Amino acid sequence: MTKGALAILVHGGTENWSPQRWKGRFDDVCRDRRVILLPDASFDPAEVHFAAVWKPKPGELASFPNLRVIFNLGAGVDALMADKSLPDVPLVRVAVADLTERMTEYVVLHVLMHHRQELYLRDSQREKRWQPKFQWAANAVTVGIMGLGTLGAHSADVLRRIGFRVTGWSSSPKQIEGVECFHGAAQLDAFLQRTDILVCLLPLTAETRHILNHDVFAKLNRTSPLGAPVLINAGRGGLQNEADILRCLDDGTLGAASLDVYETEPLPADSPFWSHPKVVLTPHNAADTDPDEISKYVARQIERFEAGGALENVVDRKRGY
Ligand code: NDP
Ligand code: OXD
Repeated sequence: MTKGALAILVHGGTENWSPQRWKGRFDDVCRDRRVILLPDASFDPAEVHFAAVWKPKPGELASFPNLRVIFNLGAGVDALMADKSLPDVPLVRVAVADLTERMTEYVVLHVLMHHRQELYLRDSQREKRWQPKFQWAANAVTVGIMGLGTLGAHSADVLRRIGFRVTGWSSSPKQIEGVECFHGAAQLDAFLQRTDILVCLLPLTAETRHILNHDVFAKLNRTSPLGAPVLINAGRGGLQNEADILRCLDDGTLGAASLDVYETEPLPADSPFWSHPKVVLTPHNAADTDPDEISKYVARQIERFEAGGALENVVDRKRGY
């Protein structure tokens, strides 16, 4: 029996994520299945049983009448959830060690960068200034992680092992060794009041949109050993109120920010973030995952699904993540 085809729909992403690269990876791991890279005029949409996608245009997935599973090629599904015509079939997101470990590298890099006063030290070097500042121990600093899912829980564990005091905030209650866990709206303030470095690894949903705003920043620990609290956002740009971030950096409510994601991507050339002295900016590549790993993860799931097994990391459409 002919196996249902896999359609690839990839828009945007980095060089590493070119549509041709995805096609090559999926051809390797789905050898007995037709792999169609769209746009392709020479196929029948009814052949397609599986779709592997990154930021498909709204309506694109609705054109496959026999679609059985949608595989998002990243962890965040907010772009898909915004498609009102998204077919009502299981939607699987990425949760693989390669992505998780790369995100933890980003988080640890930026936490240490602020903790070890790298912005000040690079300025000092440029100005040939020999003026060390007091350096606090890691255990004097509390890193608060918003989102204790696949990514947040791993970052929390590594930061704890480096010696930071780590707290976390999620929707449902959690127990993570050595991490003080808070959950729900009622415990948000208690979480924020302890936090010196706020790391955001939340998904973008109706509930979390613009959660990183002035009111939240004003509740962070005002007696932080770092002088003022720091924001690190690698979740999604829609989580942050960008005018509030700029205002809080300028009035001292925030001491610095590391941003990987923005309301508009690519970040417009006239964004004040580009040249802000307190902002460390990266172009949404905190976890630029390897298509080799993800294509194998998708192929394994398709095989298991066709053999009657369960899919992993299926998105809860009601929650939106
Ligand atoms: P998960 O779904 O595993 O975890 C999400 C976490 O957020 C969970 O702990 C969840 O709580 C919590 N959460 C969700 N909504 C709320 C809320 N309203 N209040 C409090 N907590 C909430 O996702 P991942 O860890 O895999 O990924 C997180 C996000 O990181 C992705 O959605 C994506 O946007 C972003 N990302 C960014 C990348 C980049 O390169 N910058 C790369 C990959 C991902 P609970 O556990 O109770 O459900
Ligand atoms: C994302 C990803 O969701 O790269 O941003 O996985």
